[in-house]
Amino acid sequence: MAEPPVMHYGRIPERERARWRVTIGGATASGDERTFSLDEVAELPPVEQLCDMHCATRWTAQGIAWGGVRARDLVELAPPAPEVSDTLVFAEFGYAANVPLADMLSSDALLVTHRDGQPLTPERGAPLRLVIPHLYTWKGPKWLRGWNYLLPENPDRGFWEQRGYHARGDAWREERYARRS
Ligand SMILES: Nc1nc2c(c(=O)[nH]1)N[C@H]1C(S)=C(S)[C@@H](COP(=O)(O)O)O[C@H]1N2
Ligand SMILES: [Mo]
Repeated sequence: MAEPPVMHYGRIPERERARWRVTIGGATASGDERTFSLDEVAELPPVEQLCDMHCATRWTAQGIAWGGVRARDLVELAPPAPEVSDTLVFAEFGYAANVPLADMLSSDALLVTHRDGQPLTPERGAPLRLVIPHLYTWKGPKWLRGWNYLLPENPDRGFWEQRGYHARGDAWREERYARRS
């Protein structure tokens, strides 16, 4: 498939880039929330990566070139408390997804600003989207606004996880649903 379908719930945000903020909160190591501008995110080392997208509704799009920075480089600037193993990544307008901290730290987890060499378009998630190719794409919020570090006892669930979808969502293991019926 050349072009994956555009898929998401709700509206496309139109806030100007200069006013966009990425907020990292929850159980941070310092106990404080940290906020970054997109210019600050763009100062991290640039990465380009060619990968496939796997939607849990069973389409795959091959060979998309994403450009951005590594999520783990931002985790390093705003690290979690030692007992944290999960995150809730959230987007504009309330979309959110549970992503294990280990997946945020993997070298292929990108905070994406470019797709196929061009700045992201609004419908593809501008100004920032999370891409973790080995997870189903519902784990990659478009219009990323940040994440919260979750403590093990914290029950916060993302949009699809509240609706019975899997906490990890590994595409190769076909982890679609939390429980098999
Ligand atoms: N903010 C937000 N991000 C989202 C979604 C959404 O509903 N809202 N849907 C996810 C799902 S299920 C898919 S398959 C991909 C689709 O990305 P695309 O529109 O670039 O194909 O976006 C993901 N990111
Ligand atoms: Mo999806």
